[in-house]
Amino acid sequence: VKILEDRLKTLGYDVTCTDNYKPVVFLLCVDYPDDSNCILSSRDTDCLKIWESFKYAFIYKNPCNTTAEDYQPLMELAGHPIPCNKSLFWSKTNDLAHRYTKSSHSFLTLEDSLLGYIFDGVSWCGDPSAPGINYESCPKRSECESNPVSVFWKTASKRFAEAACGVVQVMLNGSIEAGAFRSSSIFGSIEVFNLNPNKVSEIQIWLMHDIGGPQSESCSGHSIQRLKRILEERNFTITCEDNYRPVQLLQCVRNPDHQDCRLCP
Ligand code: N1C
Repeated sequence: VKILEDRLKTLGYDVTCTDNYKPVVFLLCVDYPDDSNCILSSRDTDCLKIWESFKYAFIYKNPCNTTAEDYQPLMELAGHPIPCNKSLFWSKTNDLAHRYTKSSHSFLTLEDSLLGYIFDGVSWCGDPSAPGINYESCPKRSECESNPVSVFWKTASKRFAEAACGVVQVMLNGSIEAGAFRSSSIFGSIEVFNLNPNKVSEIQIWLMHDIGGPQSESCSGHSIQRLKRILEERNFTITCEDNYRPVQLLQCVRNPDHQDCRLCP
């Protein structure tokens, strides 16, 4: 709720009471900055209907029995196409990937779509007894896999991957000790298997290292090779680039004096 209040305040709303998701979902939906990316006309968006279909996905339901079907009406209503060559997937690079799409406008992540924009950073769950929404606490992923938030992201990620076309980008984190590509991640378990080889011509991996952080894995590393094998078996063309420079320059804004950020080595 705190995150939502802050987001609404930065949008200029006077937030006095957010003990209800309706104004939050509604206001974020109305405020979706569609003009910048020209992917959605707000006139086509009925934010009250989006609120209603979101609500019916979880109210009065047991929060541990959420299914993808619960979100179908919401996905149908709020889902919209992403232009070809624009989709950016990510895993363990949440902050960097979103800073990049916000600064360059060349690519779009799921959070830059209407659904992702509204629900990013939000947590919610139902309660079988009145008023049908639990405002106090929601089950964590460790408590139950099929909780409303996890199932929402899995369902939205699946649709985001199915819809991708042309050349797609994936930003992975080469500073993670366990490997940049993890089969258990949403990218590794859902998005990879829902990209359509008939629509996607190429997958470009950008393997980013934290500036000054460990270089745990490069493009020739084990987990990247595993990802390449999985994708090649599915008939995709793959490329991998270590520290894709336009993204690295964004990292350098916060580390201007580091040697990796010098223009002349
Ligand atoms: O499990 P991940 O990353 O591989 O998921 C990232 C992947 C991206 O390409 C997105 O398209 O899946 C999509 N996605 C989101 O857009 C998203 N926003 C917020 C998946 N998860 C998302 N979240 C939350 O972050 C959600 O709660 C999920 O469990 C984490 C996944 O982050 P990760 O492990 O870095």
